[in-house]
Amino acid sequence: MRRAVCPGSFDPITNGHLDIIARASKLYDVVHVAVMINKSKRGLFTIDERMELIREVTAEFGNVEVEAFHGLLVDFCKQRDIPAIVKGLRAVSDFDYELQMAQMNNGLSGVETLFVPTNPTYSFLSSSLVKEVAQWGGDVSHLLPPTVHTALTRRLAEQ
Ligand code: COD
Repeated sequence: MRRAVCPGSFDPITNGHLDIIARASKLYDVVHVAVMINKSKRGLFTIDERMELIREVTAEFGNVEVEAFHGLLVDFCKQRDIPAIVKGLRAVSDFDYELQMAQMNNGLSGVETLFVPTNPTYSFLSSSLVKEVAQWGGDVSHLLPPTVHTALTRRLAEQ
């Protein structure tokens, strides 16, 4: 069974994340989506809400498992016997930090990181930008799966 993990904060999942997960799901038998818990960062969505949204939008792929994890990504991989991390690369600015993480993770446990070039349609897209634009009334409906867009609109209205 070939396994890989797509890790992230996913606060919330965007079309950019989804594109990488969809492409990974064609390359691997099982793709684990790991919602990494960062206790020092308060998100817009709870970890459970993020997982629920990811489950909804990845259900059609049929081989995606969604979990939350607090700790090192390499430990998530070790506990599940996952040899590969799949990351999307948006721009050169991503590369510096992603390379450091990939080398650190490989040094810690031998896990490999595979970089998938972002779909150019989503090369500027991040969860934080989407939240900022939506907060000020900008239209982000084309950047999110419809169910995520509905959840984001509702959450911002509650605030
Ligand atoms: N196009 C393509 N890919 C994208 C896009 C896009 N528009 N947006 C996001 N992605 C991909 C990227 O691969 C990105 O890395 C990933 O999705 C997750 O993105 P975010 O923004 O949801 O999550 P981040 O960047 O906050 O996630 C960082 C991690 C949680 C992966 C990282 O901090 C981590 O591994 N933490 C666990 C603790 C740990 O092991 N630390 C040591 C690291 S060496």
